[in-house]
Amino acid sequence: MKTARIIFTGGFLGAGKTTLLREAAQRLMKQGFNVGLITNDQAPELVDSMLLSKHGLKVSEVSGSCFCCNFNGLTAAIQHLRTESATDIIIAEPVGSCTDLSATIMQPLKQFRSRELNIAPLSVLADPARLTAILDGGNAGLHDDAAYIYRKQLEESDIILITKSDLLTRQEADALQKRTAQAYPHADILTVSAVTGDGIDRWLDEALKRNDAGLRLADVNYDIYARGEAVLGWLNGSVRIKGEATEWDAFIHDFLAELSNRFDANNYSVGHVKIIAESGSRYITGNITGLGDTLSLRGSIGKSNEIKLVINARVETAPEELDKIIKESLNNLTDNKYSTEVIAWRHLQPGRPNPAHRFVKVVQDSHNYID
Ligand SMILES: Nc1nc2c(ncn2[C@@H]2O[C@H](COP(=O)(O)OP(=O)(O)OP(=O)(O)O)[C@@H](O)[C@H]2O)c(=O)[nH]1
Ligand SMILES: [Mg+2]
Repeated sequence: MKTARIIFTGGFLGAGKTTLLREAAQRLMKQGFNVGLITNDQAPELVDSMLLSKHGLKVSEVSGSCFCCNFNGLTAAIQHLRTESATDIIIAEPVGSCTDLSATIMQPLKQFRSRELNIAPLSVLADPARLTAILDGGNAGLHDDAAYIYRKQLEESDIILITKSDLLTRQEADALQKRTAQAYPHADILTVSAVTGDGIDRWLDEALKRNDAGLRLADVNYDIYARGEAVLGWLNGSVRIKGEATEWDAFIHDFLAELSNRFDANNYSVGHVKIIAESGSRYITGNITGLGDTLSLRGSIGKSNEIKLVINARVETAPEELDKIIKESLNNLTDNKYSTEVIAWRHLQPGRPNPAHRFVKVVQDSHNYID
């Protein structure tokens, strides 16, 4: 079997990983590559997997824990894409609250899998607003320990990709790039926008050609890392809502706006709340990546009698409280008018990360790469 290239795109919750994966995969497929994607989460029912599949992309899912705690699950997903789909490029998105990927994923893959995989530099994506706050020495509205994870992600990167460059002027983007380079001089700093396409080819060029992967290990304190993950309540739910003919786009907007208001009113910092709702072949996605002004919707369902709604929420509060707020907000909208059938529903607090492998030295194996 030929070697496949694998590109890891890390970065904090809501940084823009899945959106970039989709755009990058489509570009690579147009160039004739056979591309497979790997999504990852603490629990099943992933908005990301659904969204990518809807774009006709091949997706393999590792759910139940982050990549580093389920190295065998990750290698099984890689193997599946390679054998079932003869994939030549794999792009993998770790959970946004995950760090220490260089020690727990990049080095073990270099050590054990370098004959079958060409490993690209570790790309860490950073949303400009959160990145600016972190560079200012703040916590970007996050708990100190969650902000610690954010900093460690940047520290271990080979490439820092400043995402959403469409939200910045050219001067602002240049200034942020310079500041990031000063703070993280080991990394190459690039900017991308999945909206305008700016910088994507340049990044892909680096990700496809370079073999200097996982050059650094971050010194990660697992007590702080565990606390940083545990401050986030996690909820993955999937429901079917039926009733009178409804303009679902407005319904989804109102649902997200209500959630956002309640999180903001309680000072519960939002990591990422994402929704996909579908009716027939039509769908709408909604996201909140911080305060209420980050609420955004894409796509449209229009009017119909029934939707399937999947919600993934990561918010700094107890999972039971998150569950209560989401159920109440949904009930307020559906009450008496609709029937709601729960397909799957789970809320949890991520457990202490316990990686399968954790290398203390960088593996120098570039001679093993088969290009
Ligand atoms: N303006 C703008 N928004 C973007 C861009 N890329 C992503 N977004 C938005 O950012 C939000 C989060 O995007 P995702 O791609 O889901 O982020 P993610 O990093 O995969 O999030 P998690 O999987 O939860 O960690 C969504 O509202 C996207 O529409 C971009 O290039 N420009
Ligand atoms: Mg994602």
